[in-house]
Amino acid sequence: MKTFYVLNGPNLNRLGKREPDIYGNETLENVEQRISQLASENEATVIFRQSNHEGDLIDWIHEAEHASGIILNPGAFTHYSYAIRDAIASVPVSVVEVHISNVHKREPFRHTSVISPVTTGQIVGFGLKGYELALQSFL
Ligand code: DHK
Repeated sequence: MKTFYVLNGPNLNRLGKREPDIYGNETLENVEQRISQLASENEATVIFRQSNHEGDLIDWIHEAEHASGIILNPGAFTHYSYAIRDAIASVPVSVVEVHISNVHKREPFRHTSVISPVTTGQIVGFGLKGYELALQSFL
């Protein structure tokens, strides 16, 4: 059975409460349910994690080195974490980067992703549906 990691970074535990005009009204638990359902329909399994701490995300990327894929929303770390960029480069697994909002329409600091050069692709601006699109891309 294929195993996929879905890793979420800082402040994404606040989905549903956090700036709903930008991030919507659904919670991360809703996303987890839908992703797990989609995985089980396709004989796959999903390990779903969230942390507000950079080191946790790095440890989980290393842990996922034998997984079939990583779906990663590093939150604001996207824009400046060379440590997360290097963690991705250190594992042979494909990583799809997800951003709920269209970061390119927002503040200039969000226009840069330091992880994009080491990811397979980026899904941006499709709301929480982006996580499902990322899993479908792997399936
Ligand atoms: C989530 C965040 O927490 C922000 O820091 C990013 C991203 C955008 C998102 O759209 O999912 O800038």
